[in-house]
Amino acid sequence: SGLNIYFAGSIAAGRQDADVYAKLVEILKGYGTVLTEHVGSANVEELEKGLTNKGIHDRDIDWLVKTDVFIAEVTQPSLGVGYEIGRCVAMGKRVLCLFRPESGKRLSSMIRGADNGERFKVVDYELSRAEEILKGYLSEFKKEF
Ligand code: 6IA
Repeated sequence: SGLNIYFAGSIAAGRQDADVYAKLVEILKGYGTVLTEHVGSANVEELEKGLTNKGIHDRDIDWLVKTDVFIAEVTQPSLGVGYEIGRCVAMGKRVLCLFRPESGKRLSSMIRGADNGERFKVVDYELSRAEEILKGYLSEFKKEF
C-alpha cells in the first residue's frame, strides 16, 4: 500500500521501550512505508549521527506534514513525542496513542483527555494484542480515506 506511516516513540527521553517500538514498526511495515523506522532501532544513535538537532527537527516535521497515519507509543513519556502529537492536532491530523497500563505509569491528562472518540484516540493495550489493534485502526482508516 502507498500509506505513509509516522511512528513516534521516546528517543532522548529513554530507550527502555525500544523493543516494543521495534515490534510495532514491524507490524506497521505490513501496511505501508514507516517513515521513522529508526525509532524502533536498537542503534538509533548510529543511524542519526551526523544530523544536527535542526536537521532532525526539520526532517521530522516535513514527515509529519506529509504522513497519512500518525501513531505514537506513549507509555514512556517523551517531550518530543508530546510535541509531535500537538503538531499533528494543530494540523488536523488523525492521531492514535498507544499506552500500556501494565507499565504502572499514569498517562498525562493532556493526552488521555485529548481523546475525542474520533480523530484523536488513546488505546490501552498489551503488546500481545498490538497486531489486532493496529489492523482494526488501519482498516477503519482506509475506509475513511
Ligand atoms: O524527546 P524525544 O527524543 O524522546 O522525542 C522522540 C520523538 O522525536 C520521536 O518520535 C522522533 O520522531 C523525534 N526524534 C527525536 N530525536 C530524534 C532523532 N535523533 N532522530 C529521529 N527522530 C527523533 C536523536 C539523536 C540521536 C543521536 C540519538
